Amino acid sequence: MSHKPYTGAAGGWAALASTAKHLVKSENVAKNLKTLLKTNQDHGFDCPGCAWGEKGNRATFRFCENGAKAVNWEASSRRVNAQFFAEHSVAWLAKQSDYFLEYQGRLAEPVVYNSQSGHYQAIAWDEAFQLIAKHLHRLETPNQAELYTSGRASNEAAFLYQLFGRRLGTNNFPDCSNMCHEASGYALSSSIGTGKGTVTIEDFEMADAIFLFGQNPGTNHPRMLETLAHATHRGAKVVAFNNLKERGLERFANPQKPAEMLSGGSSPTTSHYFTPKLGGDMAAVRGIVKVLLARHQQALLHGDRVFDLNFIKQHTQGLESYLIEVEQTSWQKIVEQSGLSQAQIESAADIYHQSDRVIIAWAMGITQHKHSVATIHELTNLQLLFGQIGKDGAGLCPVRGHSNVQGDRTMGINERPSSAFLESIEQVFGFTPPKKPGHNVVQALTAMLKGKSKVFIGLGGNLVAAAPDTALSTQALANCELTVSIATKLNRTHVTPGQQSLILPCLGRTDVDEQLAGPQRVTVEDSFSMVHASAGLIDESREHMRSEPAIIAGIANAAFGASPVDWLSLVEDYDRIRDLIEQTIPGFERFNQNLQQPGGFYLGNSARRRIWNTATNRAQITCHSLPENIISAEVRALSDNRIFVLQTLRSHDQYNTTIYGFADRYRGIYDEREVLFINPLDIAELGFKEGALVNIETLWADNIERKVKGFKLIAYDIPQGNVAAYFPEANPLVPLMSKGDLSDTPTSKSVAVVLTTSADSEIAIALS
Ligand SMILES: Nc1nc2c(c(=O)[nH]1)N[C@H]1C(S)=C(S)[C@@H](COP(=O)(O)OP(=O)(O)OC[C@H]3O[C@@H](n4cnc5c(=O)[nH]c(N)nc54)[C@H](O)[C@@H]3O)O[C@H]1N2
Ligand SMILES: Nc1nc2c(c(=O)[nH]1)N[C@H]1C(S)=C(S)[C@@H](COP(=O)(O)OP(=O)(O)OC[C@H]3O[C@@H](n4cnc5c(=O)[nH]c(N)nc54)[C@H](O)[C@@H]3O)O[C@H]1N2
Ligand SMILES: [Mo]
Repeated sequence: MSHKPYTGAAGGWAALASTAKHLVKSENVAKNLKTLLKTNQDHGFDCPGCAWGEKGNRATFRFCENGAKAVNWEASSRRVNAQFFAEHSVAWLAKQSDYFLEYQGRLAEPVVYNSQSGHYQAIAWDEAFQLIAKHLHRLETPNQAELYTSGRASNEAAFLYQLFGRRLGTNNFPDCSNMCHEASGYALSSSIGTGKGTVTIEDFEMADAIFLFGQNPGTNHPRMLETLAHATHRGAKVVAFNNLKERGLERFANPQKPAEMLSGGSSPTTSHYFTPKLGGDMAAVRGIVKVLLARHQQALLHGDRVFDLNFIKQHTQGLESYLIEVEQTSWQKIVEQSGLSQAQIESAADIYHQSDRVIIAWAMGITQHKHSVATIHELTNLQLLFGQIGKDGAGLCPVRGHSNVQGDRTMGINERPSSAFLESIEQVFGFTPPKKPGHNVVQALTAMLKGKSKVFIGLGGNLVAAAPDTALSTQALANCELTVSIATKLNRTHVTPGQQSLILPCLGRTDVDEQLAGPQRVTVEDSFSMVHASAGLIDESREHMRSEPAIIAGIANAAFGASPVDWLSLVEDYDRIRDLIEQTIPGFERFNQNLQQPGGFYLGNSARRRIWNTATNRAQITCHSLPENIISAEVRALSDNRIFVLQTLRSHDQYNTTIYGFADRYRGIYDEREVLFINPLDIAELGFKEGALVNIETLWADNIERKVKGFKLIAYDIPQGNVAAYFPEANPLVPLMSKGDLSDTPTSKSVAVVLTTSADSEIAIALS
C-alpha cells in the first residue's frame, strides 16, 4: 500500500532523516555536509531552493530538508559528457523518466545534436558560440528569437542576458514567472504601483494575523514554517486557506531547535484552517469584506467606524464602485463559489477585524487561475480598506518561487520593460533598445508552433516539462531551427531538440566560480527585496563547465564583438558587471560596497512608504465581479459526465520538474507519482474504488485530445468536485490557451476534467 496518512508534524526527525538519506545518495557525503553548513550564511551561497528570506544577521546556519536536497542534487559527482551521449541516443533518452535524466549527474561538456546519428556529440565552446551567432544573424527579424530564463539565474547573468537580447533587438524574454507569479506582479503594479511584496521578514514578527492563501510552505518554503510557528507561539493568528489539508500548515517541529526535537514536541503553524474550493478564494475574500462592510455601516450609525477612513481618503481611489459591487454580490454566490459556509467566512472576518496588523501572503493556489489578477486585486482591496499597507507588521507578500526570480525581473528579464528602464539602457550603453513588447511563455510557444520564432535559448529551466500542453510544447521546440540550453542537469527540454541543438553546461550556485580576478560572487534578491551575495564552495573537477555570465558573454561576443560592451572583460571580474547594473538600475547605488554588509541590502518598496506609483498616484481599489463560474459554460457543455476541477501541484520530493524521489511524505504517498487526490465521497459517487486507476481527460473546446492514463485514486481531505495531481505528470492536461486574464499564466490550478476507469485498474487492485 503506497498511501499511508502521515500523522507527525512537518519538519522534525523525519525531515532530518530524509536530509541524511539524500546526503548519502549524493555520493559526496562529507563535502556536501560542509557545503550545507554554509547555506544562507554570510560568505556562503544563497540556497538554490526557494526565495524565502533570512533575517539581516545570518550568524546561525539555516537550511531546510528541501534546501538540502537542492544542494545535494547540484553537488552530484556523476558527470554527463560526450561519452554518455555516444552511448545513449536522443530517441532513447526521450523515453526515460524526468527522474532518470537528471539523476545522470552534472552536464560536463558542451554538445551539439547530430540529426543524422540521432546523438549529441562534443563541440568546442567557440564553435558552439559561432553556431549560435550564425543562426541569430540569419533571422529575418530579431523577434524570431526567444530568450527564456528560469529563476535561478543570478543578477549578473540575467543582466548580461537581457543586454544581449536588447542589443540583438528583441524584448522576447519569456520566463518562468510567466507561469508563476505573473498575476501578482500585474495586479500589484496596477493597484499599488509596485510589482513586489511590501513586507520584510521582520514584519512577520510584528503581525497580529497572517493570512496564507494557496501556499504549501511545508514543502515549498520550509524555512517559512519556523516563522509561522514562531508567530503562533507568541499569540499571533495564522489563518490558512488551502484547497487541501497540508501537514506543514498544521504542525511543525523545528529541526533547528534541539529541545523541541528531543521532546518530540512540535508547534502549531496555523490557528485556523479553511479549505475553499479551487478558485474560490476571491469569493471567500469578497465574503470577508461583505461581513466587515455590514459592521462598518452599523458602526457609522453610532458615529464609529470599522474601515480606516483616513487612510482610504488620503491614499486610495475607487472605494464607492467597489462597495456597490460588494453589496450586490449575494451570499448565495459567495458560499457556492468559495465552498465555505457564511459562518466560516464570518469567523475569518472576526480574526481580520480583531487584528491591528495583518499580513496577507499567497503563492500558486492564487496565481494559476483564470481570475488570478482579480483575486489579487481583491486581497489588495481588503488590505487597503484597513490601511494594512505601509505600516510595520502588515502588508502584502507574494511568496516567490525560484530563488532569484524576483531579481531577474529587477535586472530587466521582462517582455514588457518600462520606458524608464529602456531609456536607462540607451543612456548607459549608447544604443536604442527595442520598444515593442516581446513574448511571454504562452506567446513564445505559440510563435514557435507556427514556425514564426526560430531560435530558442534557455538560460536554465526545463520549458518543455514546465509548460502546459506537453504535446504542443514539445512540437514548439522541435519546430525551431536551433535550440540552446544553458543548464546544469539533463532534462526533457534537452531531449526535445530543434533541427540543431546545443547543450551548454554551466556552473551552479554551489560551485566555486574562478575567473581572471579570482573566485567570483554573484548576487540574488529574495521575496523581501533583500539583495545579497552568494559565493560557491564546491571546488571539484568541473571538466568543461563555464559560468552563466561567461557563456552569455561568449555568445554575445560571437554575435556582436565588443559591442556595446567588452563582454569578455566584464566576465574577468563580476564587479564590472555590478558597476553597469549600478549605472542602469535605481536602488543599486554603491552596489559593490553595499554588498559587504552582512545580510546584504534592502532595495526598498515604494508602496511600503505609501508612495503609489500608479497612473493616479493613489492606491487603486479595483472592482471586479466574481467569475460567473470556475468552469465556463462553453466547457461545461462539452460533457454529460460529472466534471471535476483539477489542480496540479508539487510533491515533497521535487523541485519543479526536477524529481528527487517518489515520496510525498506529508501527504502519505510513498513510491509513486501518478496519483489523483480525490474526496472519498466522490470516489463512492462515481462507483469507483480507492486505489483504482483512472484516465483523466481535459474538457476544452478545441477538439484536441488531452488525456493521461492510469492515475491511482487516493482518498483525501479535499472538497468534493476538486481533484489534484502532480506537476509535471499532469501538464499534458493543461491547455496552452487556458490562461489567466491579463497575466497569460497557464491555469495550472483549474482545469476541467472528466474521469473514466482505466483498463489497468482491475489488475492493480488484484495486485495490491
Ligand atoms: N522543495 C521545493 N520548493 C519549491 C519548489 C519546488 O518545486 N520544490 N518550487 C518553487 C517555486 S518555482 C514556486 S512558484 C513555489 C511554489 O509554492 P506553492 O505555491 O506552495 O506550490 P504548489 O505545490 O503549486 O502548491 C500550491 C498550494 O496551493 C493549494 N491550492 C491550489 N489551488 C488552490 C486554490 O484555488 N485555493 C487555495 N486556497 N489553495 C489552493 C494547493 O493545495 C497547494 O497546497 O515553491 C518554490 N519552492
Ligand atoms: N502544471 C503545472 N505547471 C507548472 C507549475 C505548476 O504548478 N503546475 N508551476 C510553474 C512554475 S511556478 C514555475 S516557476 C515553472 C518552472 O519552470 P523552470 O524554471 O523552467 O523549471 P525547473 O524545473 O525549475 O528547471 C530545472 C532545470 O534547470 C536547470 N538548472 C538548475 N539549476 C541551474 C542553474 O543554476 N543554472 C542553469 N543555467 N540551469 C540550472 C537544470 O538543468 C534543471 O533540469 O514551472 C511552471 N509549470
Ligand atoms: Mo515558480
